[in-house]
Amino acid sequence: APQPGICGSLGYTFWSINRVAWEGDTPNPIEPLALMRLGKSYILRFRNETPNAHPIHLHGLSFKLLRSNKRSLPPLVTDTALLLAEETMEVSLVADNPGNWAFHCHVIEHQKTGLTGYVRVDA
Ligand SMILES: [Cu+2]
Repeated sequence: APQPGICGSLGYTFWSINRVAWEGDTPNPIEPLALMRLGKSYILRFRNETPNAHPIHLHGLSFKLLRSNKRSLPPLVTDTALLLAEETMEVSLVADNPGNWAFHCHVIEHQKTGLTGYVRVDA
């Protein structure tokens, strides 16, 4: 039987993260997008190579908006970043919560057609 998945699937994909589309409820989940160690600090680079805006959401952790190639960013600590078309953004975080944390576009049609993954924080 299918395992509980992050977001399910509509059975087809249009989007990917790091060239990998989330396949939904599969018995062999894909690898995490990032492996982080508990208590360490990281900078993540979000690069949107599409002509669409994507509100990218991370579960379980908060990050600080650092910089963008398109605009100045408010110094917010948040769990969601609106990536504009062709925008590259860097954010920083402290991996202070162990687990597998969903990382996905919050446009549900994008999320369910591939624009989903997860990161892992190991204890
Ligand atoms: Cu999207």
